[in-house]
Amino acid sequence: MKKIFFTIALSLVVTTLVMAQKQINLPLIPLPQKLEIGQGGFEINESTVLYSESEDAINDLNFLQAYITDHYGITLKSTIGAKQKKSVSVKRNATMKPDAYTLRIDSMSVRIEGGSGAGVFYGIQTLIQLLPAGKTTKLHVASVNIEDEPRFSWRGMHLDVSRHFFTVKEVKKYLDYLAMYKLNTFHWHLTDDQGWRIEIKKYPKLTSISAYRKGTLIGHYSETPERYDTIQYGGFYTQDEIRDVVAYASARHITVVPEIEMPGHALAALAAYPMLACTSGPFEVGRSWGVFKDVFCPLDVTFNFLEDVLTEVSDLFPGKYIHIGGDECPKDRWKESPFCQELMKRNGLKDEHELQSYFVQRIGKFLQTKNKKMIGWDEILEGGIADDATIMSWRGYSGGVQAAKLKHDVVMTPTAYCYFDYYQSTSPSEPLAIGGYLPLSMVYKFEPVADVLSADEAKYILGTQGNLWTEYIGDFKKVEYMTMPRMAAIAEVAWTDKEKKDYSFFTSRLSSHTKLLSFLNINYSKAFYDISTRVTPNGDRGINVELLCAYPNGQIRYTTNMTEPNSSSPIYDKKFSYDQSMMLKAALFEGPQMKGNVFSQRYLVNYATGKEIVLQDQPDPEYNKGGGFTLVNGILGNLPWNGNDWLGFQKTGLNATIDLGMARGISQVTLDVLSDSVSWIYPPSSMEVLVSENNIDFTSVGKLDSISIRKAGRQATIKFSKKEVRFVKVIATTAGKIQAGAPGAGNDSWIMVDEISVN
Ligand code: TNX
Repeated sequence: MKKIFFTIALSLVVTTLVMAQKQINLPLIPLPQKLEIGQGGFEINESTVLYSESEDAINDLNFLQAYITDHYGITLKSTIGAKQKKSVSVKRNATMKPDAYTLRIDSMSVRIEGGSGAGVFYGIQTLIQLLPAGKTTKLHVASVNIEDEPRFSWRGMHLDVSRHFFTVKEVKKYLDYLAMYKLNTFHWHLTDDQGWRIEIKKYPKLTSISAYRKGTLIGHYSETPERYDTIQYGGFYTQDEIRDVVAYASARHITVVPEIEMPGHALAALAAYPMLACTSGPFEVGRSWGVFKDVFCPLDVTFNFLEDVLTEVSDLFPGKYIHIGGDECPKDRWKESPFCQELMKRNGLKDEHELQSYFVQRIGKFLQTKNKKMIGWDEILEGGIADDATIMSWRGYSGGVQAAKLKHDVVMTPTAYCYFDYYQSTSPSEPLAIGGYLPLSMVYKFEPVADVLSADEAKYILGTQGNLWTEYIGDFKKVEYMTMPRMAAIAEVAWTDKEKKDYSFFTSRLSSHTKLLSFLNINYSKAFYDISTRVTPNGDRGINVELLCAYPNGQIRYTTNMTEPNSSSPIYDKKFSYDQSMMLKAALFEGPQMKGNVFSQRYLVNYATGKEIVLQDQPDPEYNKGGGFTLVNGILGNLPWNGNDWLGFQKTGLNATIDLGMARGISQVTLDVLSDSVSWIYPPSSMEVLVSENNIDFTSVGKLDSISIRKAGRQATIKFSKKEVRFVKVIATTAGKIQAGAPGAGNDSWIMVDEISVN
């Protein structure tokens, strides 16, 4: 076959993301509301004395003293008394708002004033971020004048210790990171299907049985066949350890919000106490991930149990909130249970959602007797919200909006911005994650107050938090990797006024701040230096290729000969053209130093690349980043699938017609398809290719059924005897309703499609 190559003009457009140089580049995160930088600065050294001008600030001052000893090896004298020359002083100032602080540094002194202990502590955290990020005994700090206070009162991070267990020492490290970013709420997810992690004196089997599982799923939940290891896995915190963690948090002005999951995600508890279920069991602590059908049954014995548990929990956690979960509770067992059906009748409950609401309200009333406020995931809105409940909105904005309109407090934590178990990079070397794609820029973009809320309704939005579910996070180094620096981004969302936010400025500060992360030996992700590509049609001459980096400094260097880029590779700034497929590798450099991951992309060239394409039906707007051009842009769709490269169809299938520009001799057409049943994505049930010379009369040249498409894997190809044609039509049909037993059963399945290659 005669092979004709197309010339692709690769207009390597210089990225204009380099923003106007900001003068200020102190490594401060979150960005203070008001910051002035002066000349020179102050040196803290062995002879500097730390003064607490008011007695009530001495604990916070001692925190600073201990930090300096631990990290620089010098122990400064700390005392109560009026500040002297050449000193560091702190003071509570009751005329200020409680969380507000000022930090003034000049050549004579460092002075911190805070409206409360928390305010003083935040001033200290800002000072700590200004200290040298390396071991020295002369701590030079820049001269600044800062006036600062947070935008939101709920600034949180969540940690799931059920799916994987983390020691007290590790939890304390996590709390250190929260403190560094002035986060004030630690949401501790203590119970779930795969393990119960808190000692309850009245129910010892919760720790002897529910805290351990007999094995754990290997690899990803979507893999078939499922494989398990047989290693006993678990652990729990004694009540003394819980008190220790709570005190450690409190010294850092962090409130711990414990979560005890009900009525769903309760399998671990049922394994020890099967009488709390609707059926007789036996049950086993979960070894796999996902959602289990066996849940707490609304029996009196269950309420007695939960009230006993919550009594001990209320005593251990002094904060006002207790999180009762409430998410993802399948109603199967309640539907099958004569007891539940009878209970519903007796109480006039019209369906199982109202039964869930009855369950949650009964617990809510009990918590009131303990002087606690109930908080739960947004499912607790279904079937009627309990009086006074605070809603944690995770399935998008809508639960939060609905709750705020009902005058309930809300914490916004939608998956699309706040789920730090999602991938943060599309690099193939990224460690296994649950799925999804949440780069740092997306976290930073998050606005917790939906614009549909009135000013009055907006007051119910208490703030936001990042969530770390740990199905795929088995050790603490990976906890660090997944949260750092996304935690820094959510902290700035929660603290800094939205008008002052600027992603380029943020990453500039972050890049300097990473020196501190390295000094603290934190395993942070460098994905914010990632390079991405954008391709656009370029008329008849093929496609334009752009390289982008959201980080504003440095240069992109690249190679096209399969070698790794280095500091002498060409800088990406000029146009060049290709007449065949190519492999581009690129990386970001600041001076000689490579900053992030190497970006590798193969750009394919075939008869369809860059050509005009018409879709009969549009993809679902959620999965339609680049329109029909996505299918002929020369880039094969990658994982994670909700990045840029896939088009998703649920209601209709794919029906695409490509105009090759002139008649070409072609003999095969390939379509890329995805299969991920956990995410409701199935291969098409059929694929057909038709060709035409005039775009009116089409002839079918081949059709695949679902079995051959499945067998083909990621790329389904139809071969035929050579035809001289100008128009190619590809039709792929969806697989219809999802079958019983599979995730999303009963819903319409999706097809996700990408590159159509014509050769
Ligand atoms: C949904 S978010 C869950 C968790 C999973 C998480 C994984 C929520 C309230 N429930 O049980 O761990 O997705 O991203």
